[in-house]
Amino acid sequence: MTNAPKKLTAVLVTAGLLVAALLATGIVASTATAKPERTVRDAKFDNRAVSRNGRIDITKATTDHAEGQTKFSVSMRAKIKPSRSEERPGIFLNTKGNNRSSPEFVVFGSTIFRVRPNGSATAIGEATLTHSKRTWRFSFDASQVKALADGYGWAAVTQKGKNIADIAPDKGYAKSR
Ligand SMILES: [Ca+2]
Ligand SMILES: [Ca+2]
Repeated sequence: MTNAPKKLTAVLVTAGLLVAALLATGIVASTATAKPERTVRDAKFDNRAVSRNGRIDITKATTDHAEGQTKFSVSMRAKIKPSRSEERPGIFLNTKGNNRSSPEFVVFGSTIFRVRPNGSATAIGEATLTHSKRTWRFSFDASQVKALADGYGWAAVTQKGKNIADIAPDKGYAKSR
């Protein structure tokens, strides 16, 4: 959590941009009939920001629950360089509002942040972040975020500077259940 403030700023800018990006697509997905998505596949080379850097090009994101732990994995087109912390993905968790609203929680690195409507963010929990060749893995005790108990939407994101580099899924949040 030591380097959180600077990176968090970038993530929060991204959080706001997600909404802008979703609005720009003009797609308002109906969540009423959506099925839970445990695996989201994302195209390679799907935009200019990721075309030259496969480490921020998401190819797949998955979620799972086991023994009280909520898990997410985010796979990249190219082998990860763990020292480049700015290339780590984040997980947006949407517990309020529609499928194109801002996320209420962001998991970034080993910290879970609550994001308020005014943009302020508070660290409220801890996650474990590990990595293998092309995949980042997050795991956290779901009881740290009580709002998740009623179901939520999730999305994996990467950033480049202050912009979104890649989002999965592309068209709004995936349903947790
Ligand atoms: Ca991609
Ligand atoms: Ca929301």
